[in-house]
Amino acid sequence: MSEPAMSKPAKANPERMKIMGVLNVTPDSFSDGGRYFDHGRAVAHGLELLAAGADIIDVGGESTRPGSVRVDEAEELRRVVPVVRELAAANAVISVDTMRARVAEASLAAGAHIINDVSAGLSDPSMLTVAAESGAPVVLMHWRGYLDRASATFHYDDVVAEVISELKTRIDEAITVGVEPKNIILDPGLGFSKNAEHNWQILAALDEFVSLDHRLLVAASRKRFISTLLSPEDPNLAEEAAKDQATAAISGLSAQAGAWAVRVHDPATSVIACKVIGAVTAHTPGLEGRA
Ligand code: PMM
Repeated sequence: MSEPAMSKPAKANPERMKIMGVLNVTPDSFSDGGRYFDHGRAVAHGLELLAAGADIIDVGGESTRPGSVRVDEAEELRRVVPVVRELAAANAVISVDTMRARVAEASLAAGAHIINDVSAGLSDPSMLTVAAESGAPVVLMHWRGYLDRASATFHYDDVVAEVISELKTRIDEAITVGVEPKNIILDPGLGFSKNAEHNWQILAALDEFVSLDHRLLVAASRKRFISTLLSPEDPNLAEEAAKDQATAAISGLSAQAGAWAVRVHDPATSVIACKVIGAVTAHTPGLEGRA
């Protein structure tokens, strides 16, 4: 897929914000671990996500939840590649959520279009080379290490400034290795070495991330800070439907800020949020022509 580079989208067209549907082919992801571990169920759920309004399916075979043990490469390949192949054959646009260059490479060969690396090339030194040589868009997420070892990485004096500065370092490295700037997609990494307060501060500053001259992906869906907001006494009691409604509100904010895409478990609720923002934009002086 060749997405045109967005040049300084002061306010990009909210109606065109993409919805990336989450498909975790894992036994242990944050919210849906185990549900789509079986190949047939994973493919079926990918098709459900498309029917619910997803533009892109994000296929991942390794959980990044705090404390999760890394899956080995052969097992990750076994989980991800057949699902990518089958969904790509159904004409789905696929991103592959992996920290491994070989998994990215095999998934691109099987029909994936986008690499989604939560470590932005820090976990596997070959990842950015694979991105550069393939010419595929690559998501560079803000990352300070594996979550099981990251307890010392939660300190920020100014979370927005530091995340932006650290993302710029990743952008520079990607470009040095040969990734074209238009293929770089940024992600602030909500929940990754960040507490709830950090996440809300980032969401309050989405405009600054959008102004970085690259596409922006926002991935808040069903994360712990949403559960904490909805059920402060016991975040484990927050209901999934409520988390999806809260996620949709964040999708609306992201659309309004000019994000390129949101990564969500429940596309339908975010599609509605984007429709509302699109309608408002169509009636906003100076922005109406963008709808
Ligand atoms: N979060 C998770 C997995 N993949 N990819 C990107 N680009 N950004 C994220 O924030 C992100 C991701 C973990 O969430 P899940 O276990 O619910 O999929």
